[in-house]
Amino acid sequence: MKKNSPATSSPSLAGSRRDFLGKSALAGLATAGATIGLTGCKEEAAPGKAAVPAKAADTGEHIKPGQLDTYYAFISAGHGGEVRVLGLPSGRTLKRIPVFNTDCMVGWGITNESKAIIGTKPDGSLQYTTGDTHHVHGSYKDGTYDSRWLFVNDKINARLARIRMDTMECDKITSLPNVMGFHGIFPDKRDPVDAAINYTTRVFCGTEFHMPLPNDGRDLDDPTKWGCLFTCVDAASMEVRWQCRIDGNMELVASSYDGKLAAATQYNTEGGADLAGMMSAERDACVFFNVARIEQAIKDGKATTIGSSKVPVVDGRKAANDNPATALTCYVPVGKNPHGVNASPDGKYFVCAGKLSPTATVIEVNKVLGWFGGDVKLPRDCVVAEPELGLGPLHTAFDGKGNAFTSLFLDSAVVKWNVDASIAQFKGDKAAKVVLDRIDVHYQPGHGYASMGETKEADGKYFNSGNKFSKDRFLPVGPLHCETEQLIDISGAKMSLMADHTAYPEPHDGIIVRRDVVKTRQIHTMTDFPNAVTPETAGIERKGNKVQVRLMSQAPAFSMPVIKIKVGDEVTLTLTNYDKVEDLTHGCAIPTYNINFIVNPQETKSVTFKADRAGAYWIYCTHFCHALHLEMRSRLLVEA
Ligand code: RUQ
Ligand code: CUA
Ligand code: CA
Repeated sequence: MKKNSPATSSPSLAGSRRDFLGKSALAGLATAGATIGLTGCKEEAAPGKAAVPAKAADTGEHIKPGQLDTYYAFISAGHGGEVRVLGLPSGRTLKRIPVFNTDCMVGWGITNESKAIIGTKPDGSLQYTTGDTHHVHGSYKDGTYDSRWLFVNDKINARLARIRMDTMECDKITSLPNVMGFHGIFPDKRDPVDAAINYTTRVFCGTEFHMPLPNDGRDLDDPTKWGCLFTCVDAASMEVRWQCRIDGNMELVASSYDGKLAAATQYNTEGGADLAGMMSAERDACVFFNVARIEQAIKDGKATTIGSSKVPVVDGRKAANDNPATALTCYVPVGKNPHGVNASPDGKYFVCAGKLSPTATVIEVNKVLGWFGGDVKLPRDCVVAEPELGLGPLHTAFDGKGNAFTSLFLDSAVVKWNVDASIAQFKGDKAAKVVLDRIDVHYQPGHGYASMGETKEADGKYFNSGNKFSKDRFLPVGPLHCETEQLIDISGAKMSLMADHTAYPEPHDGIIVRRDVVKTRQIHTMTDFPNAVTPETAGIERKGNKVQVRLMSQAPAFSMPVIKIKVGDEVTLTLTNYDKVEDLTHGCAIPTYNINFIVNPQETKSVTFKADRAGAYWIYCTHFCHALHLEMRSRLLVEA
């Protein structure tokens, strides 16, 4: 187990902002009123430079002012559409990363660059302005996080987004064809065939809702003809590689440490179109995908396509896969209407939480591979334990010491149990002590995840219980309650509740990552932006009624005090932040024109708008940057 060493790439500490404000205020006052100087920037913070870390709190104690957290948590925001970054154990919100939502602080959904990532309609407006994020997972190398990317789903509009870990900004969004209710995701942890590829190259995506294939108006009155596709997306290009049609549906997704299997829980094996229909079967299933065989089948030309999509689709339905020697999928029966599926950090098991069954189902990875290889007779023979845990099991996390922690929605509790003991009990050992501890949470937990718990470096320190109801835990704020994220110390034999943290609805899954694993940069590289404004290109360029306004910012001024355009112009305003000082962000707002975005140090952003109202408009800086921040303005003069 790795020690929690202090980060070498942490942002420098509180106080540096105050320092640079003081110094640049002096410099700025000296040049106030003069034209902007572009070389005045002395204080440079190299990306990822080593900062002097404050003393890290490495116990479950209160983080004192000036102390840094020891872990990051990356959590979904549910139908808020964003991803959030917290520090743990303090629970402080460090960042909100806009993804499928729009965000007027950052300008996400306002700038041309963010609109290109989100996707636009022919008229330039956003294709979608909403999303529902559930599952955030990091890319892997050697079974643990490599700090390259985070991936997150959008359940509403069936999209997968990628976030760069160095800047913690979304850089790609991909739409999945012919799916609805895209819920679970998991990156692969290595390649199923090429042993040299020991890192994430694919992201697996499960689909919860079945629908007509293609969804063009056919089969509306006959849901028995509808179907669900499992989707594989290329992690680097973010293009959809392939899809696999299955029987039933998929909810949550997991991947094996050897890269060979992906798994998805199925609560609707019945293919039911209403509540009763989805609960009629005594058991449902966890479907396993043999990744190498699926990709070989596509190479062998065994795929078809659906509708206008060009993505190859293979048949993973039961009827086409009853011969284990050639099967692409294996349906392992599990408890009724299961929810989460999670891989144990030793790589040996998948644990499915029962939801409507008071059990978890433990499935051995080697036995599933054995079924595909002909050594294990029935899919159900892959089940090695089915411990009774309590009412409403939803998600399971691990401590890396052989113990599992399962959230119990109906019981409002988290139960700690031992995986080996559950296997012994399943084999008939009546003395096996499976359930080791139980703790009440407040109230009705959904997701639960442990520190480094989805990696081989699971360290058994913290468990976050994401509770769906807070009821009386916080001051009342009207009808909408926040959620309670409860931090539990799992390092001892007994679990102990450390803290209640509030969360604006509605986080689902998340991951807790040791802070030394995360490598960030606090300053962009100007040359990464092809449209960066330089002193040579700065100014106004007109081609007919298309006007390019190229602007630079350096505290406390924009490079042009006056910008003159005409009514009817189509204006593209590009702004490059020349400040290189860490934390020195500028904003750019244009009244009446509804424009608002920020540029971080050395970053370039642009907006395009139609100048449809004559008059004078003060372009002003929104982000407090300098003692003369309020004076940081330019006049946009729109001539009639
Ligand atoms: S799911 S807790 Cu996506 Cu469990 Cu919400
Ligand atoms: Cu620039 Cu405030
Ligand atoms: Ca069912």
